[in-house]
Amino acid sequence: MTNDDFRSWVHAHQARIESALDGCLPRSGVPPERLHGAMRYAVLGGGKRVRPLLACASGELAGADALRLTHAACAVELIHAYSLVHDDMPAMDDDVLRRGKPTCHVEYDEATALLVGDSLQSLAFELLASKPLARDPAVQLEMIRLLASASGSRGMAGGQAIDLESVGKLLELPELEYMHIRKTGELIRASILLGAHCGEMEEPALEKLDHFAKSIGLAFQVIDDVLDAESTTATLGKTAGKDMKDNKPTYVSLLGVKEAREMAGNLHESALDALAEFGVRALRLRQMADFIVGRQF
Ligand code: GRG
Repeated sequence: MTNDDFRSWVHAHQARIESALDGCLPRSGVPPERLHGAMRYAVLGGGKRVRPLLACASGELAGADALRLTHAACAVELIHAYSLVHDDMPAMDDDVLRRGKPTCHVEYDEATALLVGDSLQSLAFELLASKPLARDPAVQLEMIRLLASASGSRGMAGGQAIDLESVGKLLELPELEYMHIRKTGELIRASILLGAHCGEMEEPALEKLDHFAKSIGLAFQVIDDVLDAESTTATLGKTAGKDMKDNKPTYVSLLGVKEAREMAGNLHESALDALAEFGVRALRLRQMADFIVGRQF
């Protein structure tokens, strides 16, 4: 299959996810109007939708129903959008640009941005708990547990806490990896596993998929560090060069761009190896992995 075919798959799924997100977010005219307007501002009309696309790719591998997958995909994107809103706030990364537009607290205000993040997080779990996602209710409960664990203090929020503590420090590679697996990797891993749980996948296939998910989750972050160092604000739609300016330890500050790219390449290879037994059925996941490592933004 061609790149054009992958592009059509991405566009079709992005459109479906956008429309489902639009449908699950409260209308901006519904009180409290300002909060609902800000939630829609933070979620709609931007972002690559990498996590939902990964959920769809792994769900399709597991033969999942498209509607179930769309719900799971929306839930992971809502968590991601919440994390971006909070991350951009002055108490954290203090940034003014996200997805090519003013950050939520700049467009609205800090209190609203805080509530946007809180509400998006709750909405994600409401969605997972209220829509039929898996044939077995025990599996659906496991999906809720998985997303909660990936986004909590032992996952993304914990990784963010370590990130904030690390400013100005010189971390060793294993410490940097520990932080990034949590801050970025866990939500990507959860997206892929949630997709698979919408369909039918058991051990040992699930273990292979998990290996893929962990490798590509870390590769995503390595490339994110490279892009922060090499790309422009206009291309990224967020402030470039911020890691260095903020004196943050990154794969680039530790290894340099060339070695960081090599590391991403090794993780990419390891991710693809884990998919070997799925054959052509894992084409979309392979293409997503190629996109994550080869992306320019
Ligand atoms: C506030 C609990 C909490 C966590 C924040 C998301 C995050 C953790 C920090 C954002 C800072 C950052 C650059 C993280 C690295 C990877 C990442 C999440 C990049 C942004 O994700 P993309 O590239 O963004 O998928 P789009 O806009 O395309 O969705």
